[in-house]
Amino acid sequence: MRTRTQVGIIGAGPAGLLLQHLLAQQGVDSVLVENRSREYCEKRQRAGVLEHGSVELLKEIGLGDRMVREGLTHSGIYLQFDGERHHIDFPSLTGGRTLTVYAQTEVVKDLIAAGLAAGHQLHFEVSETAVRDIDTERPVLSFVDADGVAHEVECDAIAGCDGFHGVSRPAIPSLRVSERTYPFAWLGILATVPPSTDELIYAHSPHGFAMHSMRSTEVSRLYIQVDPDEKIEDWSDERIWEQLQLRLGHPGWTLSEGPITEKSITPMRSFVAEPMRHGRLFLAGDAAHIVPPTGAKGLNLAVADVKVLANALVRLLVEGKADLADAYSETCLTRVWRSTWFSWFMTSMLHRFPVESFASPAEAEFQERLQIAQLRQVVSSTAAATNLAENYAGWPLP
Ligand code: RFL
Ligand code: PHB
Repeated sequence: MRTRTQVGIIGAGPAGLLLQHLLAQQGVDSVLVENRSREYCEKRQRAGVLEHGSVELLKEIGLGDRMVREGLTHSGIYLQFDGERHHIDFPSLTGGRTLTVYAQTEVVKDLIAAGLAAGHQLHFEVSETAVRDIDTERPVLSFVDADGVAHEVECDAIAGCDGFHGVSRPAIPSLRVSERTYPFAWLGILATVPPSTDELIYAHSPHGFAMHSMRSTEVSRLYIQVDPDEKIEDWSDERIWEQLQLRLGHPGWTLSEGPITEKSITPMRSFVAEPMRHGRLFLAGDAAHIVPPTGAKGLNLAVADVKVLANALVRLLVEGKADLADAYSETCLTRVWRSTWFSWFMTSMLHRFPVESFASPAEAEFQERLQIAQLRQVVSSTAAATNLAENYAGWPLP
């Protein structure tokens, strides 16, 4: 079946779904295709922290009601190391900025429900997604829908919002790739137990990094650093709680345990592909860049990309001017590299690097002593704390 739309969007993650809303609000029509089911997209456990700018954008476009009702406002984070726990207060360091803890699953549910209610064209469970003719003004998005019907959608532009493993990035002929794979992974759990903390705890420990986050007043989200080749089957609930107690433990504080309802292991990597645009194909979100989750930046970067992209596409397709589209990649990459730096900084400061990744045990010791010196600087110097707070709380959206 041959059809037409202005923008073809691949991927129903936060990037693709939000882009469809931003375009619709400015009168640009789009077709979004997703190879997973709606239920799968709504259940995939990922991010939890929204920057002020992401929150404001969702509110501005009328999609923030539930987030405002159910999201938890946080005014900072705890950093724990060497037997100490310190609070970094973001509002006083950043001129009032706070964070909102509202799960990506909930953002995705809100975006899908509002999109379907507004009559957006959303196709779940498609297969054989492909793009062609991206060097022309009529690129084509092809796919086979859930009923087995083959579609060819003639577009003015295509947005590749299909995550790290999608088909869009490989369609760009020459990419400059920068990459770093960290020698550890995160084992994440969801547990039905009220959080034992009012704000997120990031803990450096001789047993490895651990973090305490949350999803609601009833559900906790916790992570521990593990080797990248660990198998989830080898991690019983008891073993996970034992490690969490060991790494997060602090005098006078109790970590409450509860039933674990979800557990998974995520590798840690940084990846940036440039440019983020070739002809009429534009990459956004994880399709173009990945950051390790330590800085809570991935989802927020995806939001920033699509805000820039929506403006660029409206200008191109409604006003017939290519200036913002031509500048798209460069505009996004400044923020991408700032977030990449910050995520690397947080990751390097907080994780235990395996001794095998150094030339000698003395070098491993050197790295650990530097980490403690860096952490001590952050909690004792207003300049160092401000740098962390400004980056974590995020910069105004473009
Ligand atoms: P997504 O969410 O991966 O969505 C891409 C969508 O494209 C679909 N797709 C295809 N559809 C059709 N045809 C194809 N050929 C397709 N190939 C793929 C996929 O099924 C999927 O639905 O990318 P998007 O939209 O760019 O969003 C990015 C975010 O999901 C990601 O950056 C964050 O989750 C990263 N992240 C965090 N970010 C934060 O800002 N704050 C956090 O606190 C935070 N914590 C995290 C995180 C990521 C984590 N993991 C699991 C990687 C914590 C973790 C553990
Ligand atoms: C989460 O709540 O899942 C979360 C929070 C902060 C991070 C990473 C993940 O840095």
